[in-house]
Amino acid sequence: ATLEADMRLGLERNEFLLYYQPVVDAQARITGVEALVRWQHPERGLVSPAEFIPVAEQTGLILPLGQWVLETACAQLVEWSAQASTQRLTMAVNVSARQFRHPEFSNQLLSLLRVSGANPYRLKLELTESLLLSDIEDAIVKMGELRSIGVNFSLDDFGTGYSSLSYLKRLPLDQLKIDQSFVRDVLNDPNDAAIARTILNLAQSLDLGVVAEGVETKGQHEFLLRAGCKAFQGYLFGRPVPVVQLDLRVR
Ligand code: G
Ligand code: G
Ligand code: MN
Ligand code: NA
Repeated sequence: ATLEADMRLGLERNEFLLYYQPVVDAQARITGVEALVRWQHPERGLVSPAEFIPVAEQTGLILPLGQWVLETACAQLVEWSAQASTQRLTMAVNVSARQFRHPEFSNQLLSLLRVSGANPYRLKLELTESLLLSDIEDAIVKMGELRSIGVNFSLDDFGTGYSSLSYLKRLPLDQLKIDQSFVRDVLNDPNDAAIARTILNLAQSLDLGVVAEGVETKGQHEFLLRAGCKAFQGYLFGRPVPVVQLDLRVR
């Protein structure tokens, strides 16, 4: 069967699941997670989103899949809201271009937030530069509608796209995520170090938060801390895992 046919079946059979990767503060305490979808296929095994998200985008299956991701993430937020130790955790969700461009995207999400009872202030949507630049006016309207009830917006994979500073200034964003390609060699490559510092300075000037992605070593963490970064994600702090394996203890 094609990946597309299998995906349709997989959606019916509930074969998709969310993994969660911790996002930590300067003291390495967990402040939230990023939801990363996985597909547990009976024969293909655990399929990576790098494989099936592009197919989902091409076929339109990203619409039901993306809605399922948002529903599941909101349900998890509601569960966490019942306990003092977890009620402040934030949930970052990746949103793909076709999903965000759908005319009903904000209405559907507003209604999901109402029906689920999830706190919009805990939800962070991750968008990419190419998505935002393809129709910036539409993006600004949609982001405004959702931000007015508390939803946050992050610019994912920042530094890999082409956005000019004037575009960046116009977008109603809350934070930038430094792409892991700059973090990887931040200790050895002076260009990557300069880029990481520049992103941190830029974010400060524009009053945006920053999350450094792909932090794998103490050395990378210390460099970024010294450069003023206050939020981190990467294998050093935790891999993406099913919710039961998530370490929510305050360190
Ligand atoms: O977790 P991982 O490394 O395998 O993710 C691979 C890619 O899939 C990343 O670019 C990530 O942003 C994307 N991705 C993961 N989960 C989702 C999701 O729920 N929706 C969308 N649109 N992309 C996702
Ligand atoms: O595109 P996006 O940034 O949403 O995707 C994040 C991707 O990075 C996921 O596939 C996730 O599994 C992966 N990832 C998260 N932390 C690390 C890390 O420390 N090192 C590497 N190599 N990949 C990571
Ligand atoms: Mn992301
Ligand atoms: Na990213």
